[in-house]
Amino acid sequence: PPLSPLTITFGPGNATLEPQGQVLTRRMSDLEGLFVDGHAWRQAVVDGDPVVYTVVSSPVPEVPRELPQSITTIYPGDTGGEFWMTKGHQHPDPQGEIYLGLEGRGGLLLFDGERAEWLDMGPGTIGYIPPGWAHRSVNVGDEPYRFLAVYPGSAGHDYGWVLAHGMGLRARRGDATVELVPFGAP
Ligand code: PAN
Ligand code: ZN
Repeated sequence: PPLSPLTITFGPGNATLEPQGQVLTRRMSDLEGLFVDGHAWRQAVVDGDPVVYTVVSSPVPEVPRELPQSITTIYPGDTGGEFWMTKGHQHPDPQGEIYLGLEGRGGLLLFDGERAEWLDMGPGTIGYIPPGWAHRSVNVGDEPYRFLAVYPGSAGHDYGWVLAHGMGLRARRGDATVELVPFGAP
């Protein structure tokens, strides 16, 4: 059954939603095959398998016609020089999605299979993901990077697409700022 109207509030530090649905924790070991430096990835798993990001959802379910939301928090760090990031996915039923930056410094990497785009994200930035663009978020700062996502409940999440097609670019720690390099570069 559809939900009744409700308000949802940001919890302490904008880190949570209240009321809250499920909480997902992604550790380094959940990110196999995503960082270009597989040895650095394996070493990080052995060295404590840190939490790379969490996703807390509102109680709105992922079902057609509903409009679920979630807050993602990506912790700061890099693996082999590649900034910590989300797995990234494509929506099998292509539909738009909105991100709102809440805390920290991040980037939104978008890839439609041919073109790659990078959007700088920070508190107050709305990043728009058009239908058909795979997306991955990256923390390019020294503090947790946090954003709200709002997406159609029928969109679905395809993680295999990114493993098969890549994301066009990778975000590496540069001297002063983020360095974007071709996806296959070491
Ligand atoms: C976001 C993402 C969230 C985690 O809510 O699902 O940031 O990233 P991954 O799903 O790639 O692990 C979203 O884009 N939902 O559609
Ligand atoms: Zn999405």
